[in-house]
Amino acid sequence: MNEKTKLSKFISLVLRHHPEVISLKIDEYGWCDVDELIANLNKHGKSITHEILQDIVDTDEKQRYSYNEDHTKIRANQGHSINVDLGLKEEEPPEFLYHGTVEKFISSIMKNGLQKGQRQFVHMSYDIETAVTVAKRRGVPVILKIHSGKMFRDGIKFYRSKNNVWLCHSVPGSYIEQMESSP
Ligand code: HQG
Repeated sequence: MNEKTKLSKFISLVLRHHPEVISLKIDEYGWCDVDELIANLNKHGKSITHEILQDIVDTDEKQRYSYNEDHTKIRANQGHSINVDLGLKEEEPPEFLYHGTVEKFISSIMKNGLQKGQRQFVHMSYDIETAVTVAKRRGVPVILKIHSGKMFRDGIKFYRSKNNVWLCHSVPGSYIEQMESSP
């Protein structure tokens, strides 16, 4: 893994899960001060400038981070375990969404549904390819087709993050179909 990717992963950890590891303040909406983030990262042995941070934000393949309008604040677009209000609006999902996981979780998922675990939401992908990438972090991909349109019509709320990850609080097993030939 190159230095930029390592730094980006560490920034994700700080902004989504553990701001305290660099004594960073994050507000209730998930924002932190850009100057403070840079200063605190450097204090904790991570060499970073405003230019490097900008490059990480601009080139992130999943567009994980956003600046506010005047560039004084930054936050992660999704994936938090800390309790933040991203101001996401409810949205009607496509008829199907996808969730990438691995075999060892399947029996529990079919029994208990998809649970958000440590995070604020269950994450679902718009396309199978993205779900495969998500699953590959854990092993051989198993792709679940989520009957999101039906869920929505049944009154379950959906949200979409700024970087196009579909989110909801849980997915009951009855809306989950394991795809036949997982890639
Ligand atoms: C599984 C990454 C047993 C679930 C990705 C998953 C994504 C259950 C794991 C984002 C379960 C949770 C989120 C149940 C769910 N029983 N296992 N009832 N319900 N699971 O990391 O969706 O690169 O919290 O299938 O790309 O894998 O970090 O969620 O395997 O967008 O930006 O429990 O994180 O984004 O794992 O990934 P996670 P996820 P970043």
